[in-house]
Amino acid sequence: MTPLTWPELAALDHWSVDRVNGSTNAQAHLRLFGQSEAEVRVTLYRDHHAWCPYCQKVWLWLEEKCIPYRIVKVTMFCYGQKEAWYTRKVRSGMLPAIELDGRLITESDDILIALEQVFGALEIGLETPAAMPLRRLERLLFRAWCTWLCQPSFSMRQEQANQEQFQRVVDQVEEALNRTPGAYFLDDFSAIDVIFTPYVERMHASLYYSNLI
Ligand SMILES: N[C@@H](CCC(=O)N[C@@H](CS)C(=O)NCC(=O)O)C(=O)O
Repeated sequence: MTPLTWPELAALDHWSVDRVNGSTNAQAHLRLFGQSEAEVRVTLYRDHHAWCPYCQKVWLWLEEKCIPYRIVKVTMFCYGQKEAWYTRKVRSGMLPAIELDGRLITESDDILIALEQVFGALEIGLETPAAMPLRRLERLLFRAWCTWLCQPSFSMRQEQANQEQFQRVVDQVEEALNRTPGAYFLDDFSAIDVIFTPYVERMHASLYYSNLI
């Protein structure tokens, strides 16, 4: 049997989404949240396939704050040739980047901080003293995960130690989450949840291949 082509598959699909004003979706090139296109001050440069976790941080933040923005997709090195217009703009070719009122900003944390300065914080400013320990915890979790799953260990003992370190940091994350009655790090969904989500999501997927869940 011949597999269906993309257009044939699309023709079978009666599900549709309003990409501009409806639910969050990775196909949109413009998000308005019911506002007019004249309100758009932000362009987000992100990868084509919603794969990049750093782009996801910025994406989540903009969506949660309902900030109107344009989206321009850029090829990641692992999928092919990076667009020359993009490397002229961002020499390293790294994603994400934004243009905010025409000002180019790279590095996801710097992007979020610049967005906060213009549009206000998402519950908590990332540079406030209360945010710092949680931001450090997120990087600690990321490092423990990467060390365990992405770096080769040369002995079972090393492997075991890396796994235990990851579990210790996960316990600290659990503790931080248990300090509030709800599901979030603060009383409401905040910028802290935004920075944890992309990697926790990827950790969760990768842990299916371990004996941890
Ligand atoms: N420190 C940067 C890291 C960004 C980063 O590592 N981006 C990766 C994708 S996840 C990238 O653009 N790599 C180049 C490429 O794959 O084309 C940030 O926080 O924005």
